[in-house]
Amino acid sequence: MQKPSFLQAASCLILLTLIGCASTPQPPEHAVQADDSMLLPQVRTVQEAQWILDDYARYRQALDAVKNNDDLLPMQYLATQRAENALADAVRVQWLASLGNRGQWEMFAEQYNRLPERARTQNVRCYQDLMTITHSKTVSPLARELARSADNLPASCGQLITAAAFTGSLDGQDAWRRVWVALAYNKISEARALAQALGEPLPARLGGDPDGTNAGAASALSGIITPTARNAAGADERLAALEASGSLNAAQAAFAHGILGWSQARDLNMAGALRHFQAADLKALNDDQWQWYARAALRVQQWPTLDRVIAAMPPSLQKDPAWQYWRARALSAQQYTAQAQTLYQNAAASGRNFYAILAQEALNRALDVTNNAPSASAAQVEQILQDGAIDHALVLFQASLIDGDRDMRVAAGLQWRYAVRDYGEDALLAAAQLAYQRQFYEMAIYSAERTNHKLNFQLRYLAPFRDLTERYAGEVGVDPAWVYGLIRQESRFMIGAKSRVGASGLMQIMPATAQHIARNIGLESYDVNHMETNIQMGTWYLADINRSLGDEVLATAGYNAGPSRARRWQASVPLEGAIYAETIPFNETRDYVKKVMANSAYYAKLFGEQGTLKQRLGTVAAR
Ligand code: BLG
Repeated sequence: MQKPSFLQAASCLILLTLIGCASTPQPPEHAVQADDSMLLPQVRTVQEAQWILDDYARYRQALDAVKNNDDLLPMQYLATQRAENALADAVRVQWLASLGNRGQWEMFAEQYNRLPERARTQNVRCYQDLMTITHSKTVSPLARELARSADNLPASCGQLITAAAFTGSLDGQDAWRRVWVALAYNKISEARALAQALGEPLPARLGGDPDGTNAGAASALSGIITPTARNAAGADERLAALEASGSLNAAQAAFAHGILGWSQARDLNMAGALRHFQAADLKALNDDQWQWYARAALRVQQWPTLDRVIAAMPPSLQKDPAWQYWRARALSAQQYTAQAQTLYQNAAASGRNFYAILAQEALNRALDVTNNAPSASAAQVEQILQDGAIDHALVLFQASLIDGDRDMRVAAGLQWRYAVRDYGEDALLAAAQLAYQRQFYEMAIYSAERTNHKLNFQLRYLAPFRDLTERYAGEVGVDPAWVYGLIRQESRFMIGAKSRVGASGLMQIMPATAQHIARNIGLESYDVNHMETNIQMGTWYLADINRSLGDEVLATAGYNAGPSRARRWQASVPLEGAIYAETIPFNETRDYVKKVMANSAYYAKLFGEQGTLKQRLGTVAAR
C-alpha cells in the first residue's frame, strides 16, 4: 500500500482521527495505472485546509439560516468569500429565493447583481423580473415568454405572470391558457390569483357548467383537467358533453384534449391518448406532452403517426437523440431508407447514450471502446492540482470520507464541477485521472464524460471492486457488466451514497428491501452500507427479480420501481425492449433503465463480452 499523500494526512490531522483516511486505490485490471508522481505533496498548508473546512461549516450554517429566513448568516458567509465558487453560488441562489419570496427587494437587487449569470436559475430570474414589475410596472420579455409557455413553472414565475397580467399587458388568450395550465398542475391558488388579475375571479366552487365567461370556462375545465378530475371516471364523457353542447370554445376544448391525452398516455392507455392528442391544440403542448404523444404512437407501433408527431415537435425536441432514433425507425418502417440513415447518423454522433448506441447498431457499427487519447501525463495531473477550486474540492472530499459526511461530499462535487466547468479536453482527462487516483469516483466519471473528442473509456466506465462484483454476480448467475451498469447509475461507485428516499450504498438498497433480502439469504445482522454486504445483497435482489420477471429490462425497471410496477407496465403484446423502456411512465425509472442498459453495453464491450445493446434489450413478453 502506498503512503497517504499530504492531502490525506492533513485532513486526518485536522479532524483528529487517523482511522478511515482512505488509502490510494488499487486500479482495476483494465484501468489507468496509478503514477507515483501524481501523489506528490501539494502546495497547501494545514491552515489553508483548515480554512476550507471552517468555510464549509459556515456554508452549512448559512444554508440552515436561509431556511429560517435569517439574513445575517448568509450575508456574513458571502462576505468572507475570497473568490467566486460553487458553494457561494449555492448559498446566494437559496438566499435570493428566500429574499424574493419575502419581497426584500433592496437586498435582493444587491445579491442578484453579484450572482454570476450562469448560476441564475429560472426561479431567481422570475423574482428579479417580479421586482422590476413591482417597482416600475415594466413587463419583461421573460414574463411574456413564460405566459406563452405550457410548462409547469416555479411559483415565482407564476407570480411574475400574475403581476404582468395586473398591468394589462399580456395577451388574453395566453394568460387564460396559463390559468388552465395551473389547474392541470393542481396549482389552484395560482390559477385563482391569475384569473383575479385578469379581472374575472374564478367561482368559489370549481367544476360548474360554463357560462360563456372566461372564468366559467376555466371552472368547467377544472372539472376535467385537474389531476383528481382527469383520473376519476367520466372525464372523457364530461369533455365530450361540453363539446357537444358547444359550451367550450375550440381553444378550451383542444387544451383539455391535450391534457387528457398526456394523462392517458402516462397510464399507458395509448389508444385513448392518441384520440385525444389528435384533437389537441398542438401549439399549446409542452415538451412533456409532445414526448408522450410520440410515446403513445411508439408503444402501439403506429409508425406513420410516430413519424408525423416527431416531425411536428419543437426543433429542440426533434434534435434529441431519442426522437432522431425513433423517427429513423419510423421512416425505415415506411421504407424511407435514405432519410432514416441520415437520422441514424445524427443520433449515432450524439455521444455515447442509449440511442447513440442503438443508432450505431442500426448502421452496423460496432461499439468502439478504444481510447483515442493518451493517458494524462504526471505533469498534466500535477497541473490540475494547482487549481485552487480543485484543491478546495479535494479537501472537502477527503474530509467527507473520514466520518462519511454525505453533504460534505456533495459540496465537494459542486466545487469540482465548478472547477472543471471551462476545462479543455486534455485538462478534463487529467482531472478525471486525478479524481480516480483519489477515489473520488463520481467526479472521475463526471470529468471523463465531459469530453467529446478525446475519449478514455476506462475512466468513463470505471470498474472498481472488480473481484467482489464478479464473485457475487457469478454466485447468483447475473452478468457482471449489468451489475456494473447498474452500480454506475445508482451510486457512481460512492460507497456511502444515500438517496433522498433513503436508498443506501453502491447498489442503493432501500431499508425494507434490505430486510426482505436479508431474510431470504439468511443474514441475521447486516450493515447495508458495508461495501461487500451491499454488493452481495444488491446482486442477489437483481438476480431474484430477473428470475421472476425473466428479462433484464424488466428486472432493471423492477429494481428501481418495484417488481410489481415493472410487471404492470408490460403490454398485452410482446414489446421490443427499447419500446418498453421508452414508455415507462415514471420519469426516474425510464431514465434509469435506459442509462443502466447503455452502461451495461459499454461494460460488456470493455469486459470482452459479445452481443449488442439491442440483443441485450431483447423482447419484453406480454403481460
Ligand atoms: C427501490 C427498491 C425496490 C422497491 C422500489 O424502490 O429502491 N430497490 C432496492 O431497494 C434495491 O425494492 O420496490 S418494492 O419493494 O416493490 O416497493 C419502490 O419502492 C432504489 C429504489 C429507489 C430509488 N433507488 C434502487 O434503484 C431511489 O432512491 N430514488 C430516489 C432518487 S433521488 O434521491 O430522489 O434522486
